[in-house]
Amino acid sequence: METITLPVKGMTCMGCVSSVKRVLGAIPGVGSAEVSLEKAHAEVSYDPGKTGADALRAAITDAGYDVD
Ligand SMILES: [Cu+2]
Repeated sequence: METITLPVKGMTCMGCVSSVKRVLGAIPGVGSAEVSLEKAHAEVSYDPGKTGADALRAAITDAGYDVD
């Protein structure tokens, strides 16, 4: 497993946090996703053989948030 921290822009409440967590958790190969509203980031551990940073970024963007 590898861990990546992605800065997420646009989250305003715990509902946003849940949404981001849900879309990340739904990606095959993602082991865990910790999302922080306060820090405005997502810490994701994933299997690099199954997914990668691009897919994680795309999922967050599709959910309506911005990733740096
Ligand atoms: Cu919200």
